Amino acid sequence: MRTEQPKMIYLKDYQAPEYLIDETHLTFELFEDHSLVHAQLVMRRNPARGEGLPPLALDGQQLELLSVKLDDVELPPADYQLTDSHLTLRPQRAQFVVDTSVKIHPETNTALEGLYTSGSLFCTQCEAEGFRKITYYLDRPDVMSIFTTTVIADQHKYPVLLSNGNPVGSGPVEDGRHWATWEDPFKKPAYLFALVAGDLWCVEDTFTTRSNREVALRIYVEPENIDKCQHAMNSLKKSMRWDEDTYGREYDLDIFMIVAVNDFNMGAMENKGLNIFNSSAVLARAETATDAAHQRVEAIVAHEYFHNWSGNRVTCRDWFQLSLKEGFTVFRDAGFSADMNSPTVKRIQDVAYLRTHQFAEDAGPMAHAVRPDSFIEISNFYTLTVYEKGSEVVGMLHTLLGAEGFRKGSDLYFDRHDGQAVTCDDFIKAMEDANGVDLTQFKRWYSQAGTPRLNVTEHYDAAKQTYSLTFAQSCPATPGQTEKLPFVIPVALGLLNANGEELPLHLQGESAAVGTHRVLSVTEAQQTFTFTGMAQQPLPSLLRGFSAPVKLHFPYSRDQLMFLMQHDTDGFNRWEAGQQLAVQVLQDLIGQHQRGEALVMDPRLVAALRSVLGNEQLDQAMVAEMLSLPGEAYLTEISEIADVDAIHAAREFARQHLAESLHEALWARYQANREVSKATPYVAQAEHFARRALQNIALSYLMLTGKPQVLAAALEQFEHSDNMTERLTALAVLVNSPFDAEKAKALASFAEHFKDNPLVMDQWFSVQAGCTLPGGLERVKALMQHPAFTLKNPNKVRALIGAFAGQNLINFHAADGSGYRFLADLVIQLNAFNPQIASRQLAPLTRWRKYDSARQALMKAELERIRTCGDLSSDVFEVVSKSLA
Ligand code: B3K
Ligand code: ZN
Repeated sequence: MRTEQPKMIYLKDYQAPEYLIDETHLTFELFEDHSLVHAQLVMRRNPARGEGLPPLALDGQQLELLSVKLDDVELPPADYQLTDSHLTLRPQRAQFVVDTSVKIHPETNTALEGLYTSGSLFCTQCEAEGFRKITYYLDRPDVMSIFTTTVIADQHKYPVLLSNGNPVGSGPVEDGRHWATWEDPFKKPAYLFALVAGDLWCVEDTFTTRSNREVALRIYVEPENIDKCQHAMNSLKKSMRWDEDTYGREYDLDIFMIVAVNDFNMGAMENKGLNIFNSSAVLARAETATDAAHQRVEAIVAHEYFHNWSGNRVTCRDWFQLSLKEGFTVFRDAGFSADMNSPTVKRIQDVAYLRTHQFAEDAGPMAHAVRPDSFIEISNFYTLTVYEKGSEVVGMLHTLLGAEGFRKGSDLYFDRHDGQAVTCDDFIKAMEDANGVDLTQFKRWYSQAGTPRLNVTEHYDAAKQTYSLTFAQSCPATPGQTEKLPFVIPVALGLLNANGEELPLHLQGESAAVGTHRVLSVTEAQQTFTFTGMAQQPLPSLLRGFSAPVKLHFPYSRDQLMFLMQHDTDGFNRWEAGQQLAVQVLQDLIGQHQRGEALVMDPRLVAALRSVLGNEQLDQAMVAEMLSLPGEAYLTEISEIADVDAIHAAREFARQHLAESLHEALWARYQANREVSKATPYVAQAEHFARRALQNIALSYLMLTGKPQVLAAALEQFEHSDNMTERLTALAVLVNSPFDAEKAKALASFAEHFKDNPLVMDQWFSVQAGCTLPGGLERVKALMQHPAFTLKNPNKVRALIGAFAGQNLINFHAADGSGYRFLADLVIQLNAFNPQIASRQLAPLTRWRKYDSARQALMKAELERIRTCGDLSSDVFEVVSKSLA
């Protein structure tokens, strides 16, 4: 907890460190009721900061200082200064050694930052500023040091002792304790430090790099999970090969380790050579993890592995540059997942997520640029904007430079900056230098917040046979940024004739047509492109593959959208046309509901989806995606003021109507796929994911018809599936159905069967938290009393509270404000012991501007109540105060 008002930190105030740390030697003595940390820092004055020896202020929080030495001489208290955030010394020479000993309390560390215990394990989480809770240090990413770490602990309770780098020795000491020493030869910032101690088992494998070095691979888990590691191991090996093939990046140490822990604030952490993972991002096997969970494991294993180059070998100069490593690494993992599965489906899922959640962040009080220029608490900036929009920005570079040009740029970036802490500008400079281009204007994507709007209009001149597209871009004001300059917006497009064939694209002024698919670079506030040789008026397919993170508007008619759904050669845009059609139809229904009229659905959507469903040539995953109506959260995001009840009623009406109209086709595809599932052992592969995705969405529609044969099918699938993907969907449709007896029985048998598996119980909580039937809040409150629930475990909080407030919009936004009050109470509770989780859970309340005035008042009142509740962490303070500003 802070003792003073939290301060804003600005990018413009960045200064290089006064001192550097060349070597860090750490010794940890772990005990049950405290731990001791001895640090020896070999330091020198930073030559870049000139002459003189200013005071040396080491960061340190929640540390009990036992002793401090300068060049081997113990300092009396008069020779140093101690506050609750710093230890300040006065070096007498340009090179010197600092020794400190501190006492800390991992066993009571509930914030899960620094060194803490998770069950019977010790583990660490240092990014961004957790290392200062372990020892006094220059805890900033531009101070890079080599580390040697010795861990000493009880041999019986903690047989496995791990840290970064390579193991160099181990042995017993007195009293049943033992030690192990690790050496990491690569310079790294303190945020990449890691330590683990515990009774862990591991699965082992090896990987031979392309230069023929053998790397030992180990995944460490608690003994009961040893049978759930193979998928992560396969994913790791695929990632290592892919990064060599796609980016020319090879692994560098002799060993690469992953450790799974149950209590973790986020997904995983890329500590050098010793990744620490939330168990939910490692453990996966058919019986206990869904297809989505399998894909998430694959993506996160890859993401953390890829950080070894994009983040570790080349790191960030300061935390404002976070997207340098995160945006780039998300882009890298998305490319990997696309290659391992279906690229179109991966893109659809990423775009749907970005448009629903990042666009909402960009339109809210916490909106910030991909490279923010100020923050109070850096933990609040591990955001969708830094990660997902950051990845889109890198993706636009890839689109503009082409795969080859992009690779030349990334090669130059890694070669030029290996071992350095650099900035987003350095990344762009490498792309510029490798390709001989000027990206000055492009860099506005890093500094300007907000989602640009791109309005497109067309003009066809039959006499001249020309077709013009005019693009007008604008970007809404965001907190602290009123004026925005034009962005560089790459618009990938094609033009279709009346038969759905792609036309050659001949821009006026060019000597010949250049292909049938190309990327226009829109750089001005308003800009027109004219195509020649257009014998008929074409239909444009715009922003293919979502080539820029913008809100594009083109006045498509519903018939044109249906045409694109059938004919566009770009798979992403076929889906997109279907979504736009569905949005138009849903918006009609929303209007009807608001006017108190009977709801009547445009039959064109039914017809379009009927033809999708009947298309046996189409990838089944695509069929499933096309059948998924835009979510309530997305419909909220695109509304000026969202009408929660009308959105829910309209969407449910549409689902019901589709279920009834398409019943036969849905039932046929459901049965066909379920038969294959029954006859096929579970495989975590794209075509199997696709089959189950279609089967499951069909089941969720079918269940809305309430037919006895569908109930029987759901029960059959629930009882007899060999995998969690089918079982959990069956449970979810039962939970959302009116069949109370079957529902209760299924929930009870599921809980009984999986009571010892916390990750499966998380899914059990989530399914119920997401149930949109009336009474949602009461159900969630009751579930909080369940013995498997605890607020101390972040996964549990996300599974129950996060799912309720983030996904069960009709219940969370209950008009009486009960959902808001409940969430605020929880945030106040969480703030006291885990500020990062508290601040994350607060997000739904920050979106108050989207709702009607009555709800706005209720939401603001709860934010106000949090603000004045007392001892606020800087995490919660920042979000609450910005939301109310
Ligand atoms: N780099 C970590 C995130 C750390 C978050 C600290 N609050 C995981 C990742 O993005 O790979
Ligand atoms: Zn990352």
